[in-house]
Amino acid sequence: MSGETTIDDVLAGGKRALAQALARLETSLSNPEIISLLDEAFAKPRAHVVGFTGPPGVGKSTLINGLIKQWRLLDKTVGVIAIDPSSHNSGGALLGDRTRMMTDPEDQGVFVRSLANRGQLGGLSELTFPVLVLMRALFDVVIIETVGVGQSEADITSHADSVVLCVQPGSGDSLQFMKSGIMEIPDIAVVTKADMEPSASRAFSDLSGALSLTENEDLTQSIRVFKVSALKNKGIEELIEAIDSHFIGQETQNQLEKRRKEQAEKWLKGRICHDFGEKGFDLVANVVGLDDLGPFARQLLLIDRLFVTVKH
Ligand SMILES: Nc1nc2c(ncn2[C@@H]2O[C@H](COP(=O)(O)OP(=O)(O)OP(=O)(O)O)[C@@H](O)[C@H]2O)c(=O)[nH]1
Ligand SMILES: [Mg+2]
Repeated sequence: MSGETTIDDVLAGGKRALAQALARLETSLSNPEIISLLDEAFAKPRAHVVGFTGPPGVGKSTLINGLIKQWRLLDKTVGVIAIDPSSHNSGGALLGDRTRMMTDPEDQGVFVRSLANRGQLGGLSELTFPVLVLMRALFDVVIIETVGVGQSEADITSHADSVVLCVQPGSGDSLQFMKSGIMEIPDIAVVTKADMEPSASRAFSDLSGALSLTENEDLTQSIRVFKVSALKNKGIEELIEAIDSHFIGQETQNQLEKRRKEQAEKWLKGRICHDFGEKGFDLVANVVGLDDLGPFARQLLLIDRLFVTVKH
């Protein structure tokens, strides 16, 4: 790629062009060309971003594989961001037991990107947001898979439009977490491996019970609970229907734009605080006149200002 790359260029160049753009983004978040591509992408969202979270080994990847197949049948394009928990203390599912995304490399309508979890407190790397913003402008659906163990999943809502929590039969721990308020409240909850009865039905009632106990004043749509078996291909279509209707619900209530703006602000603040601390952020928090800029140009400008301030 040379010259100013636009979203249309990346769309025209297919998965190869996207891989190249992502490689450049990962190398530098201060390259003006990448910044302008990201801000263009931010201004042109297309995808519904769905986050899947839940303890290691509950079946997130297997479920996502099933959903991708169904979305492809519906002619929707899908981008996946898989947060690789290899560096995470909790590890993933037992080695050799993990499911990789099985997608056809020839299919231009599915793209999978793994991102290393850099051990940040929130669990998601600071690259997750820019990567998802770029992919959001290119696909119909963007999926984020993240390992959630208690608090480490806490920032999936800072990235996704809809959060799906996965719990497996016989997993009292997650329910305890939820009851104690440690676990973030999802938009949709799923009992995976529903072919394992009767424990799946028990988990379903436990989960429904735990969710009914949670209080969340921000909640504008009720949390729906599903039993799904990716292995037996059961419940996938119903889940897709629920994911779609959650998204439409947010659009009709004008919540989507607000949620996405807040995500961008949170990312921007996190980036500045990472390098300059809260005090540094306070110095530029009230800088005015940048409203016309996208979040990526804005963070660059504010960081430049802080460097100047620090030098003097
Ligand atoms: N019986 C049954 N087993 C399943 C189902 N879905 C997944 N599994 C099994 O559960 C194990 C873990 O599945 P993964 O999809 O890798 O789980 P994960 O949540 O993505 O795991 P991590 O990414 O490592 O956290 C694998 O052995 C799967 O075959 C299901 O619907 N039924
Ligand atoms: Mg997985």
